[in-house]
Order: sequence, then structure tokens, then C-alpha cells
Amino acid sequence: MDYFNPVEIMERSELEELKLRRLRETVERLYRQVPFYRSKLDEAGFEPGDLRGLEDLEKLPFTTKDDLRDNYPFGLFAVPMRDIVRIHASSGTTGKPTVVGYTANDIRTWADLVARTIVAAGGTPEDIVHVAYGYGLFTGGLGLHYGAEMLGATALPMSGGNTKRQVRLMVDFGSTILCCTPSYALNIAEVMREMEVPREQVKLKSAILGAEPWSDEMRRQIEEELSLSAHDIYGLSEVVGPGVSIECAEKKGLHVFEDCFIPEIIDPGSGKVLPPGEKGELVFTNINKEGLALLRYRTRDISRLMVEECPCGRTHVRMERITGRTDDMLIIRGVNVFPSQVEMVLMQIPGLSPHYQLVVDRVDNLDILEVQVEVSPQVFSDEIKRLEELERRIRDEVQSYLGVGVKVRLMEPRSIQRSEGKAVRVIDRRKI
Ligand code: DLL
Repeated sequence: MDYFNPVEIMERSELEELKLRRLRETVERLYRQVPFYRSKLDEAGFEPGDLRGLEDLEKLPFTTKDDLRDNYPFGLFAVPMRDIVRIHASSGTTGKPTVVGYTANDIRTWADLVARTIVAAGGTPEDIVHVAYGYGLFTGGLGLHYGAEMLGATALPMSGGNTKRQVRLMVDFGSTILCCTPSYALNIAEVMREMEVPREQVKLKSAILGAEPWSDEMRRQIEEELSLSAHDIYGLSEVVGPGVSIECAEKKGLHVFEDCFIPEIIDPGSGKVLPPGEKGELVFTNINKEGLALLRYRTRDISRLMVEECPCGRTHVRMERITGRTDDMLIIRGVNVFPSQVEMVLMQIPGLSPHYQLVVDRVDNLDILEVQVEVSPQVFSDEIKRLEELERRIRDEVQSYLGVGVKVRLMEPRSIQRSEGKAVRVIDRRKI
């Protein structure tokens, strides 16, 4: 199968028309039905009729996570509660969760989007889709599940955790596509090795990994250890969940399904729209959603858009894999540091495992960044001198890449907490 839905290869001109029509309908509906948007648009002096072309999108106000929180739980829903058939929420580490609602049509659209992602990752109705994203309020599990069913594949609702059992059933049931976070995929690979499961017993051919940042270096490691093709899937609950964008076989950026979401890249400081190719904050506008549709939602994720044609035939624009978040950015002695940059350096140094954590502290008013990384069991048994050399090499390479001094701590194999969902990469102990 080349693609799931013909809209994926629609001519650009037709796609632009479809986007404009849907954007107009959405803005009109939100103006009528959501008091928050009516007052926001009134404040901005914008009437739905002012929307003449897609270029007018940038005149619309942004929506932020705080807007969702201020209208907790259902204040931004655009339909009466009796039309909502599903609720999801993202836990968030601080404050109230953000709550999202779907109508029956929204669930169908979402399943269609996820079916597109599974096909883009090489899936067909013959596949057994092992869903090891968490089921529950998190959108990962049920999102992938409904998509697999929509495709006509077999959904295996494993959820996260109990990794040995995951491996056993993967072998017994012949799972062919693994869906989970990249950090959990590494955890599964490690447990598989410990259980001494021969690779021939595992039928996995591809993996659909996302929900957290990861690097190309980590992809290589996962692909090698599990011998499969790993695809990056992106999404966020506020916008729909998984299925906003996916890497096709080319693996050069993730196609954003523009018939449902309009992506923009803005300068996070000024809010100005940046041209294609420039890096900035991703912003999405829902144009095909009934329950909760957001205008210009600021994701805080950093990426850039690529408008060049893709050899896969999909006409939808691509976004570069997420390279960081505006709020994940650590400022260490004035230097901006993203955990993904450290990951990239670590993954290129032999002898290290892909398990790492960054611990930030402030001692005598000075920020200290400690990079804790596990070494492989072979390296761990090396002489002290070799370990010291390795430590120095990591320190030098991270330092020269980031432009800021770091402390390095080599950790014993298996000493860093394994993830079963989103990995915790940063522990910030600074009290500011
Ligand atoms: O993580 C939805 C999802 C589930 C996506 C399964 C992919 C697979 P939230 O819990 O609302 O939703 O978290 C959304 O996670 O703003 C990004 O910061 C991050 N994120 C999601 N996918 C990726 C990715 C789900 N592929 C937040 N790369 C987003 C980097 C990602 N970060």
C-alpha cells in the first residue's frame, strides 16, 4: 500500500482550496459556538468574514495551554456535551490537566489519520500492531489502537509496562509493528536480550515511535538492535493525539496531514510567522474537528517546515523532527541547551548505552549541568584509566558542541530508571 487516504496525494492547489474552505467553516463555527473564541476574535478586531485567503490566518490570535487550563475542563468545547463521545487528557507535570473531547466524527477522522501513519510506516491490513503506548487518558494507546482497526490490521492492546510479557506475546502472537515511545523500544530491546530471545523468533518489521523527542542516532541504535525500520510519529493531545504527522519511507521529515491541521512556524519571542525552512515554534490550527478545535495553538515544540516535494508522492508539507521544546530548553550559565543536543553527542560515542539523564543544580549561584550516562557492560569492566579517558572524551565533546562546561558521571549498566512511557531526561534541582 502506498498510502491510506487519497487526500494524502491531492494536488497542492486542490489541497489549498480544501484548507481554506475548512478554515473558514471552523472560524465561523468557533465564533458562533465558543464564547472564548468570540471574545478573542472580537478583541483582535477580526470577523470571520475577514478571512479571505490562507494568508489571513496569521491575523488570528494564538491559543495557548493556559487558555485550555483557564477554561478547564470543557470550556473550549464547540459542541454540547451530549455530542462528545470520548475524553482524553494530558497529565502535565504542573497544574491542571488539559482536557480534550471528541465527537463520533472526530474519532473516525482521528482513526483515519492514524491509519495513514501506519501505512506510511509500511503497514498493511495483514499486520499485527503491538500497541505498547499507555491506554487511558493519554492519547497514545487508544489513538494507535483505533488507527490499526481502521486500517483493518490486528490491534494488540498491550499498553505499557510488564516488559517480559510484552516480549513473550510479541513472539507468540507474531507482532509485526511495534508502537511505543523510543525510550520504551530501547527498554524492550534490552529485556529481549536479557531473555535471550533469538531475533528470528521476532517478526517485527517496523516501529512507530514518538510522544517524546529522540535523535537520528537513537533511531540507528533502535533499528540495529531490533532490526526493523523505525518511523517517527508526532502528535499532541490538544490537537488530536498521535497522527498529526509521520515519517514516510524517505525518513526526511514528517508529513503533516494538512487537510486536518494547518502548521505554521513562528518566532517564539515575537510571534511572527517565519518562512519555510526556518526554525521556530510549531503552531497548529485544527480545520477538521468538531468537539474541540483550536486556532493557532502554540505547541512550544521546535521544528521547521519543508515545502519541497517528497519522492513518496505525498503532497503534504513535512516538518523536521522535533529538536526541542521552548520550555525544555535549559539555560545553563546563559547558554541555551536542549537535551536532544546532548543526546546526539552521546549517541556518537562508542561504549555508551542510550540511557542518560541530565541533572541540573545551582551551587554558589553557578549552574552545574551533570550528564549521567550508562556505559555498556563491557566498558564497565574496563580499567579505571580507560573509564577516565571515556569520561574526559564525553566532557570534551559535549562541551565543544554546547559551548558550556559540563560534569560527566558514568553510570553502571541498568542504574538509570527505565522508561515505560515518556522518558524523564532532565532533573532540575535549581530552586529559582
Ligand atoms: O504524546 C501524543 C502521541 C502519542 C504522539 C503517541 C505520538 C505517539 P501529549 O501527551 O499531549 O501527546 O504530548 C505532546 O509530546 O507537544 C511534544 O513535545 C512531544 N512529542 C510528541 N511526539 C513527539 C515526537 C502525545 N515524535 C507532546 N518527537 C508534544 C518529539 C514529541 N516530541
